[in-house]
Amino acid sequence: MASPAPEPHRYDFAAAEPRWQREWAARGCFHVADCPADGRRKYYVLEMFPYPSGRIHMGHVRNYTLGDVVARYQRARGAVVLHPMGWDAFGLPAENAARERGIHPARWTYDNIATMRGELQRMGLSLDWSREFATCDPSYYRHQQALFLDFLKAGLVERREAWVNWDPIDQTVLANEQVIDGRGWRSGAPVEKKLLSQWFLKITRFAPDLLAALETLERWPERVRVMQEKWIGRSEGARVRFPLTEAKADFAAIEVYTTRPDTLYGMSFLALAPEHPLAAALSAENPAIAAFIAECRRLGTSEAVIETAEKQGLDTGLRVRHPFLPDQTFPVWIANFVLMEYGTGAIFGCPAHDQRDLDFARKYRLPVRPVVLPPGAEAASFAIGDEAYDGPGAVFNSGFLDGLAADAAKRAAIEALARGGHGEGVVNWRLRDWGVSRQRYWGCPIPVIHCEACGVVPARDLPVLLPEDVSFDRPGNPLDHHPTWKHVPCPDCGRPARRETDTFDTFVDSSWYFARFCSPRAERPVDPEAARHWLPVDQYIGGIEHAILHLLYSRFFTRAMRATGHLALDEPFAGLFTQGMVTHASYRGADGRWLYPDEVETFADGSARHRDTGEAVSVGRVEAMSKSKRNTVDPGAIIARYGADTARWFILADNPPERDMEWTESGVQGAFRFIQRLYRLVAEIAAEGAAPKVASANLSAPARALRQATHRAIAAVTEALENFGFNVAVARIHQLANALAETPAGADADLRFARHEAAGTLARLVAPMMPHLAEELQTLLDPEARLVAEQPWPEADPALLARDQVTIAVQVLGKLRGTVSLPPGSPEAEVAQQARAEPNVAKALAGRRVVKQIFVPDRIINFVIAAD
Ligand code: ANZ
Ligand code: ZN
Repeated sequence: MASPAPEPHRYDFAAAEPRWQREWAARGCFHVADCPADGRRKYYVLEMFPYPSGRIHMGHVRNYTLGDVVARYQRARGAVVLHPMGWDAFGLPAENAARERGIHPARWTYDNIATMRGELQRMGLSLDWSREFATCDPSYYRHQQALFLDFLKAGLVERREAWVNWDPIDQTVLANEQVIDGRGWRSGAPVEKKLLSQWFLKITRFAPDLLAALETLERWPERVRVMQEKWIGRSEGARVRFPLTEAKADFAAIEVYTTRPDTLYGMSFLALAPEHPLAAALSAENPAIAAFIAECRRLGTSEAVIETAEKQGLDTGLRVRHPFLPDQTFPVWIANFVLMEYGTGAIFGCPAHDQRDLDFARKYRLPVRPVVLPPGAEAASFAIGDEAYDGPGAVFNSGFLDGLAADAAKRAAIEALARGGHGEGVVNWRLRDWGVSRQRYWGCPIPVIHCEACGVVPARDLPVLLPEDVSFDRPGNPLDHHPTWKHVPCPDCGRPARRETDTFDTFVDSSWYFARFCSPRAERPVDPEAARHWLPVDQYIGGIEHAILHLLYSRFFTRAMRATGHLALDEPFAGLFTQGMVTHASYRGADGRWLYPDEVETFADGSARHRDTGEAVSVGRVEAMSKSKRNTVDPGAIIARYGADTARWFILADNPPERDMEWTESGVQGAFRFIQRLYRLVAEIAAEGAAPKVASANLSAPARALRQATHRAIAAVTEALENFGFNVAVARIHQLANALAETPAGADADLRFARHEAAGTLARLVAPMMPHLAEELQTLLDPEARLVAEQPWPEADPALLARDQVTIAVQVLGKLRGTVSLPPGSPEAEVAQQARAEPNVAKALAGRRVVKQIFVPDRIINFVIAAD
């Protein structure tokens, strides 16, 4: 079949994009050494690495496009840029695929990686692929195991009991996200809590530093720093011991943590967390208590559950004395809203000044005694209704604390507690140690061996490899079921011992990958010289969903690796950018099922119908793309149809990158048309033949105007790229293209020079965003030229940036009499001379004596004249 004649000047992205990708790869444009020898500035740009779920999605496209713009721009600005890519490859979905479809997790993972690598490569990202690794590669995780053993030696690891979600039917531990409405996601059985021995990384050791150093992260979004600060949660308060009227089990007193010791006189009850050891002791002899605790456990004891659950409690019958009120005793309750993991797992309830305590007190008819008087309120008449008062005021009804303001009352209360031996002031942290044990196969094995005689013994020959011959036909952890894997001799005494069958939380894998990228083939976790050269990451880019845990864990790892001599670094990420989401309208068919955008035809009036059946389709909200709503667009299909540059350009053009952007078909087409238009424009200029190499000193007006537009675009795009203003850069490039299109060719040699310059500049300015098109445009203009990817960023000529003339207001005695136009920066004498010559001003000054002259350069000259 004869192919249609090619249109003149039509950009064939399908041929061009792979050609340039091959060219960049062949020339090693993006390859850098672990320890570059030359003295050029380094720049490390990193996007959060993907989980190999199967295909890339638009969120990836946005993330990696943003990073690539930064990488290409920095390279053009003369930096040696480290821009690596890898795979966050362990995790549950691979195991689910194994159970559901019988594919081995490794096979599933590496197949997905191969697919997604191809998709990323078709995006034309300027990555150093020689650094690629997956966290499930033994050559990566063996170093993670070594790090863990070093942390263990340094006292940064602990083994202790902790509660897990237990599915009694599947006989397996569930992750929090596998518990749905209190039931196992697969079995549907009510989830139980179970105590298991688990490994913890002692992140709390670094809590003060993790908090204090947030201040140094100037290039992090404020809101991320605030989220981290809240998560770390430093508070100042007191521990207070309340003696039991009768000792119970091993308890003579109950210790509580409070941030409000100033309200101690407002106490109405004491409450224990359901998991409190005293509660457990009581439940052994009291079935009602045992039943209540079991009920709390069934509902879940996580913070999220507790915030929303209805307050529930049970009076234990025990009573405590008050440190300041020796004649009074208070009841001890067990309450579902008290968390075991916070403070001491027990509180004193002050309903007047704490909403949860108030809700609880109203429900169980416990007293409500106000002890803080709001400004302006009357002590005699002040009462609490449905709302607790937690504002400022003077303490009253409180013995020796009466009349003090909150802070003074806190201090006085703490002093009195300390004097009486009832308590002391303490700083409390919300941050908990990081439980890293997971009862799963597809994760990094925790490299220890349990020996009855020697205890916990570090594994010797790393890596401890995952066995390949595992079966998923039974619930639970395949490592545990494996016939031989866990049975090993103790490395110390040689007697039969048992391997740890837990694997690491996958957040461990992603907590140090940024460091490994500096020297991905090193024989130790990081090569110190490479790390010193490349770290910290200059620009990290990713989603806000990782604002807390991933970033905090990476900051912890940096400190733990410093403590064990692996890194000499304070903070891993000097700059952080959090991108917005990619959104799309959602569609539903007549039967209510969600439809993919591909299946829907939309019309200008906002209506839509099914492409095949013609049935009416209802158009839903524009929201973040998600599989469940089917409002996703496959990047692979877009790239095949329009090319990578179109996808990149549209994703950058729509909105500032920190905001959500709406993916629309019309937007994509607009980007595609712009590319074609730019190509035509530049092709026409190229067809005009060679332009003069230099411009003459005396440019014609249109030549000068175009050159000015070119250089102003350089300056504006540069500034925009420095500040993540990518949509602004796009707009400025559109402007320059318009200016060029509106300046037709002529016989004027300067104009030919200016048009060539504008076209060449466009090629270079679009390069970070549309790298393939850039190479193509440049080749049109100069087939001999070096790759744009290897060229420096264009420099704006200051002489062409300056505005030609400024308008200066001329005043006489502060009243505007006229204006004059002069080159910017003109000296006062010159401005005065021209101003006096202005006819209107001359008239106002006629016959008058100027006593003073006030001059604001480029703005105003004001003549003050004598009064006579
Ligand atoms: C008495 C009191 C009176 C409190 C008052 C507040 C207001 P932050 O600021 O987040 O640190 N609390 C302490 N341990 C708890 C636990 N394990 N579970 C649930 N709540 C707990 O919160 C500290 C306050 O939270 C503490 O101060 C305590 O209630 C409660 F007018 O003590 B307060
Ligand atoms: Zn042993």
